[in-house]
Amino acid sequence: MRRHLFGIFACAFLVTNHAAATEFTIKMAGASYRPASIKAAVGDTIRFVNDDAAKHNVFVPTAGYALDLGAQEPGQEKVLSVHKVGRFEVECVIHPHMLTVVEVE
Ligand SMILES: [Cu+2]
Repeated sequence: MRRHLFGIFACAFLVTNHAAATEFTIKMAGASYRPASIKAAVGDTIRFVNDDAAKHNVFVPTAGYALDLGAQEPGQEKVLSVHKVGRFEVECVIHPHMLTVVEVE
């Protein structure tokens, strides 16, 4: 299963534990993504931190970037690195109003 997911997402993202050029932090707090947008560069990483008492779910519906990291428990962090210039939206399946926009230059 894990190998299958990496195969699908390899061109736009890497799920990583390694630091890269710039690391952005997007918090899930008050059932919102904070900040609501960032501008990143290819190779940068984005750390999603669940600061809420509820589960969240990093979910990218944008064509060419589609990604679903699954449930993210309170206190849990997930880190992505971006490898494709463009713009994508990050939503949460559990809270459909949650949105942050990532521009990759
Ligand atoms: Cu959520």
